[in-house]
Amino acid sequence: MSYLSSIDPEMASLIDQEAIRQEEGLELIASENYTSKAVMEANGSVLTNKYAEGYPGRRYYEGCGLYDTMEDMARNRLKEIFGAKFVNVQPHSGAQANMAVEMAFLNAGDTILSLDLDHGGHLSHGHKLNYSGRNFNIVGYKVNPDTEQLDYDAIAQLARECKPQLIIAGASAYPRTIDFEKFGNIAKEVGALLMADIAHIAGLVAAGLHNSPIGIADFVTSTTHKTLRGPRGGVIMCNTLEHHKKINSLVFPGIQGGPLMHTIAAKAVAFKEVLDPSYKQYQKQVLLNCQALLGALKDKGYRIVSGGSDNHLFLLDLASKGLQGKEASHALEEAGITTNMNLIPYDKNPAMNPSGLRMGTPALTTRGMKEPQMVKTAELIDKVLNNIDNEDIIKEVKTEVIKLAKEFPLYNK
Ligand code: DSN
Repeated sequence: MSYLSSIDPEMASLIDQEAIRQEEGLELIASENYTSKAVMEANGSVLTNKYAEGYPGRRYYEGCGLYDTMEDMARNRLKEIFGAKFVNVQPHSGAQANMAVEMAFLNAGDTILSLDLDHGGHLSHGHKLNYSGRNFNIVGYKVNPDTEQLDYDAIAQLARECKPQLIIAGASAYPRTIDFEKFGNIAKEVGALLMADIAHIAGLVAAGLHNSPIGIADFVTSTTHKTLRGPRGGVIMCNTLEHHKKINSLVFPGIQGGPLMHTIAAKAVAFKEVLDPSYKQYQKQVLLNCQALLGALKDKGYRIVSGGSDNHLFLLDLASKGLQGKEASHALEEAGITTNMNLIPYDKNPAMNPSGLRMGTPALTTRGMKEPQMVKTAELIDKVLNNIDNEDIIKEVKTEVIKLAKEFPLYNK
């Protein structure tokens, strides 16, 4: 980054420091991943200079011919990955993808039935400070208190009672399989539209390792930067031309102006990578690594919410070690292991210092780590959590973290 360091050395230095943090740390935040250099090249390219308001073939600016080709590449590859009929690749984020669907098909005051935020839901599914909670009547379903898993009979009962216009299936911190067919039946029974937000599990769905909501849900939204391993952004998929047209005009000009064409090109590159056979192998290893990491932590006496995981993430109940989320995640970060504190179902503690830690394996798997490194990572986590006030031990662990990370270089290969 020779230009940046001469023009803005302060910013260049911050980016350099962040590159070192990523290279030398163990990334366990379940929603994060590392894109390829190819994705970053597209994302950091001259495409950032162009306005291309509108859609392929119908732009409001001249000079967009190449951009039509690029956006069509992204759209066609996304359709191929998921078997989707209609797609929109312009949402700047997953939250905006959700906002577009909710605003296109609901009226103010309509009811949305979605997973309670405290039980693994997402802000854009109805948090009271989010546009969704401000504009719609939100009814939250919870996980079963005994199994800590979705209880489809209870969700169906709630749907019969609240008669929602929209049901949302999807989560930010739910470690188990989501049965989209059951959600489809519930939505059909009560006459609601169904939106599946697959932001977290999109990569698993793409690889055929999680059941797919395509063709069942009326709308499927996702981010592109989590398990899909692309640039930060969102997408929307749907089944009918009528829905597609409404979504298109809600995304632009409804809630967005010019699309981020550099990001759309980077999405297309990431989608090409998803279509490569090696991607399925990657997702299989994500699942194996998740089992290995949670299994090793379980063996050390940690309680895993719901007893395990079917996907790329799990929740650690820190109460089993007499700890809380904030102190635990801070101590781990000092040692170079990044996680995030997270509410667990029926948490007795507040969201700003909950009882859980959320961990996921997409990022470490991208580095090439396998089961033995997960067992080692569990040892390092345990050492920190048993010594959260002992700076010497945390420093010792940090040295081990750097050594392990450097054995699996990211971009400095
Ligand atoms: N903030 C994301 C996550 O961490 O799961 C969801 O959008």
